[in-house]
Amino acid sequence: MKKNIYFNHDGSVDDLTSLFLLLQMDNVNVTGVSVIPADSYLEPAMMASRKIIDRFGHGINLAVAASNSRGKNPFPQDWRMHAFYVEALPLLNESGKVVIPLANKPAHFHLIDTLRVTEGKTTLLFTGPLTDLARALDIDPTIEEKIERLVWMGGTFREEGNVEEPEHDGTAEWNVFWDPEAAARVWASGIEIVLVALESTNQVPLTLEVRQSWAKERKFIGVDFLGQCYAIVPPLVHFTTNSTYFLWDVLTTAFIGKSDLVKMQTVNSIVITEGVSQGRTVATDVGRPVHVVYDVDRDAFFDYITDLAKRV
Ligand code: AGV
Ligand code: CA
Repeated sequence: MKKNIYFNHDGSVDDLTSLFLLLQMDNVNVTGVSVIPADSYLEPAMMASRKIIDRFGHGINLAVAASNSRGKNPFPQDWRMHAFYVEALPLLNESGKVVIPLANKPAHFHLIDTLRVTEGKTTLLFTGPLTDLARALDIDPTIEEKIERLVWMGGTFREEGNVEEPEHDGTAEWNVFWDPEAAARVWASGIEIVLVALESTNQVPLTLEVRQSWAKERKFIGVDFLGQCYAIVPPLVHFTTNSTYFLWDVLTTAFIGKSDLVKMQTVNSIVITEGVSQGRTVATDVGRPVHVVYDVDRDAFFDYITDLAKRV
């Protein structure tokens, strides 16, 4: 039995490679895709998504929905530029046309409609902020019944997050920080939440060794695509900086296809929405339970995604 997956992403390099990998999983039925312009600009992220589905979707029939959501704390502009570089890759532009259409509704309505018309329950895969889900829940809370669970790249229970911004203490992860209220809204729902948090994504940095392994196998068009995408962003070399790239969203997506790559534990938690720690997820007895992915078999993860890329 294939799992129904609705994918909402925010157009960064690992969001777009996640879309590519999701389309290669034989145990997944992708029911919808939408794009929120958080860690990207909307136009290139939409175009890149449609071109990836055209090129690597094995003929799947989908329309991509654009979000009209806005966040509270914007991403740095140079990170948001990455989608322009992916969209322009010759590998995605060979045909000279874009076939996959735009959906005729904004992402949060598209999500509601897709959940309603899909038989059975759907797993939500979110690799950007939760704004579209929060808005969908406000409009129609009954969609909760149609949601199997939410798998989200977001949050951390470590002291150190990955936000380095003025007027912030650095304890938040970016996808929560962009729209903390949205995360709090989803926490207030009854939806089961799996958090692929920095605890595990910190274990899968982009390294020169990883890049080299893809370069070596670039005769496979899908592995070449991974290599081209991860040529755009800075690897971990001597030490972690604010711009060092990890495979945050790709790990989250790999969890969908192969959950035994990781270890999980349940934590009661809340989301801080105000002040210098806004966007921080805090473990506390009074919070709601979330399943936190805190460990990953790194080698098995890289083997899995490279094998998926060879299925093109
Ligand atoms: O916090 C991780 C999230 C993931 O969904 N994003 C990038 C991934 O798509 C924000 C982010 C944190 N650090 C970054 C980010 C960096 N150095 N470059 C680009 N984006
Ligand atoms: Ca992302």
